[in-house]
Amino acid sequence: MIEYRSIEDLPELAGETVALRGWIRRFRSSGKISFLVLRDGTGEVQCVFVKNEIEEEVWETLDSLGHEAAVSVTGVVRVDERAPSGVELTATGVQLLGASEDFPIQPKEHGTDFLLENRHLWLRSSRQIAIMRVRDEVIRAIKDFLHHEGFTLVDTPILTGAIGESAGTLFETEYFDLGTAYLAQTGQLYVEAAAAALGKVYCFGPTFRAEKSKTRRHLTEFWMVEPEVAWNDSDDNMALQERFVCYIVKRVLYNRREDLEALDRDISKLEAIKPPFDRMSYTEAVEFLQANGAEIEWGSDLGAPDEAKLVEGRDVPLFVYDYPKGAKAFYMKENPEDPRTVKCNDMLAPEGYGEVIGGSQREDDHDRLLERIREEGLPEESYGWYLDLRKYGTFVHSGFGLGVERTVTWMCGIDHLRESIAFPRMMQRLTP
Ligand code: NSS
Repeated sequence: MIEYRSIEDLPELAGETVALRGWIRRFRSSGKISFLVLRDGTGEVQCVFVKNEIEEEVWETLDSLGHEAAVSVTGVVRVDERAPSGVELTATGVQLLGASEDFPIQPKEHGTDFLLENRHLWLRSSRQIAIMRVRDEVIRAIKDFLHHEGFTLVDTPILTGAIGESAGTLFETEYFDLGTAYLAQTGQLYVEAAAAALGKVYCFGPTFRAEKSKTRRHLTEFWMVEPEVAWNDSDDNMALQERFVCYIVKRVLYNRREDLEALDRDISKLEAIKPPFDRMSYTEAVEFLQANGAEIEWGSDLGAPDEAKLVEGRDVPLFVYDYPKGAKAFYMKENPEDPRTVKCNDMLAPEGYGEVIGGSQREDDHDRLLERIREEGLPEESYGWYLDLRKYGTFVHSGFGLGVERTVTWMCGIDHLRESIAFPRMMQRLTP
């Protein structure tokens, strides 16, 4: 049995003969010497084959190998200061494990549609690998932070009988004799119930919105983490978001710096993400926008261009808080100081990345909540259990949802959410 080594471990194996296996990233040959760049998921290494020094059969095999073929290579590890990983392989053997002819993605510019059509293969490119690694770190950081802060993970259903956010963007499916089920837009309503049991809780999973918009910031399936905390008011909620986001950024900088560099991310922009974040009420935001030539009227939600204008020139995220009732979901707590508004916030990331978090204090008054459900024309009978939370030991509580793809897109400094998840789901894309 051959013991295969990982490319990432090669620097400790200088001088030793090793066997590796992986895929061929690049291959070129001068006729006397060949360079094969091997990739195995842990790293890349250049394998150098010298015709005079290896068996003829090996040289012939090399000639038949295609881009992205799976191979095993044997050779001696050599320290080489010029190599990106600090080592090279002086190779003596190669074996084809899985042939690859005419790999569709070539080292030239391809259109986005073509790349998305070939997403299953596009994932192997260096940029996509770097993005997936940053995403993994963001998710680990989310879980570690919440774990250290004493949160309990509560998994919430994906098939639901109640509308979570708004009726406009629901995926529906028939559900046996019970009528229509909706794919969850949020786990929030359920973590509210769990917060009365456990205090600090969160759910983390895929959420679904039938977004008809073809913007670069919307997917139809996206991952969201939703912490919910008993006794937190809206200010406590923003303070938690601030610490949460700072922690995630720090972790990505600490553990994924190489990947950020591979993506040409301007790292200084992430290093600037420190508390305190900026804060501005919705009303102040509208005044600011109007003074700067925007057409916005008090009462309507902020659009992407408005958000971009608000964060222009800022180094840290901006909280916009206390939006008008009509622009936000039914469950948000009416602001006692200005009942036209609700106690909520969006967190807008700098550099034009826009809304990454939406959060609020929840309406804890039974009758007011019922009134809001009626005003919104929501099916009252589906919210009986949710109203019960206000009947049996109602409590001040707040929470928020952080979109993983928006966060990853911002961390990576990329343009579009579609690259922040391995297999994006959008209005016109269901495959691969
Ligand atoms: O609609 S949100 O603003 N808020 C909620 O769903 C609340 N129920 C969260 C809560 O308080 N527990 O969505 C939250 C975040 C938003 O800021 C984005 O980062 C992300 O979820 N989001 C999306 N990401 C990608 N694609 C789409 N379509 C999308 N919609 C929201």
